[in-house]
Amino acid sequence: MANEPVSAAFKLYCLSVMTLVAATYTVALRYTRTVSPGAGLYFSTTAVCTTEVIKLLLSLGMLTRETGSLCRLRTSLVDHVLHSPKELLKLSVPSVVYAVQNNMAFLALSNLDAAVYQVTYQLKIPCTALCMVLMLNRSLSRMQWFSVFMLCGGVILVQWKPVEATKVQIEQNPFVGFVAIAIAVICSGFAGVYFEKVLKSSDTSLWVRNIQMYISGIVVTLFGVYVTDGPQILEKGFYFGYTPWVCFVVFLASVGGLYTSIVVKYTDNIMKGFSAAAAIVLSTVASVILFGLKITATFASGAMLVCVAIYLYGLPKQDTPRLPGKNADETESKQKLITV
Ligand code: NCC
Repeated sequence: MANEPVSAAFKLYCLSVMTLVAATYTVALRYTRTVSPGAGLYFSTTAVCTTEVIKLLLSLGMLTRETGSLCRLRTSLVDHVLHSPKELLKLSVPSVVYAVQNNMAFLALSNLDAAVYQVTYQLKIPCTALCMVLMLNRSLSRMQWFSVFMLCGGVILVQWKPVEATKVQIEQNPFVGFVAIAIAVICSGFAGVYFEKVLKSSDTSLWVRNIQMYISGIVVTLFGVYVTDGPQILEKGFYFGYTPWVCFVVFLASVGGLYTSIVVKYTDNIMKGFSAAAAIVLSTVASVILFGLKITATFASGAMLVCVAIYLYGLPKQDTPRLPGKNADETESKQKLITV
């Protein structure tokens, strides 16, 4: 898969699935934390940990498919996992940061409305753009920077003055929610770009990279489980409070995470951000249906801004210099993206 070219239709498919999953995930997660806690509220740390385990198993399945036989899978695992402690250590950096981010999402959505969360979380778009410039030596044209901020403005407008249309059954602390989002924004930008850098700087398969990351992800999130909820879990059980809705959230987090990795492989983190912005529009529509949220004029104009920003961001890509010039690395990587 490392050098396998993919069609534009496949990229579009992955972006669409990721976007749909992200939209559903946020609303469903909020639902499980507030409206439908069941017999008792589940431990969010166990959900984050279980997600890492499922992603590891799915990635092992994908690697088996890629290598073609169990024997080659074994060789690959021995080479890239057992005999590559340095690589494991390298991938433990984003896994720690993602573990923090994923836990922050639960904390934020326990304290803030899904719509407020979605709007504020979009600050990760300029944050990611900045990380890409600083960590990947990428440069954005003025038009692209403009569209990045236009996108932010668009998503903020999309859910301006959100209304909590449902009754929540837990105490909420908006301050805690906003601090959690701020941490998640920084984590998302940094971990996303770090993973992209590691992934694209070698021919190592995406599934190997994922496996390396999820192994440390399991260790780190298990540590989180122990530190945060250890005594309570010993008393109530690891899967206490798991309703079918909670299982659905874990399933979405797993599928969403894997699609995120494919999207980052074949496009980049900024494209991912643009696509996720479209998710906000979709999740608002879902909120209209599920929670009776009303669509306003600001939503309509924000949605339009999002669309224009997506269009504008795509425009300068046609001006990519063909000859390697002063920024040969970037030209090469853009041309690589065009050919895959
Ligand atoms: O915040 P975001 O992504 O950057 O988080 C990335 C998510 O993908 C997982 N991941 C990443 C790389 C990789 N190789 N494997 C992975 O499993 C990380 O563990 C992390 O969960 C976005 O751009 O807005 C997006 O948002 C998330 C999610 O909505 C928010 O983080 C919620 O707070 C989406 N995840 C899901 O829908 C499950 C993601 O698809 C897009």
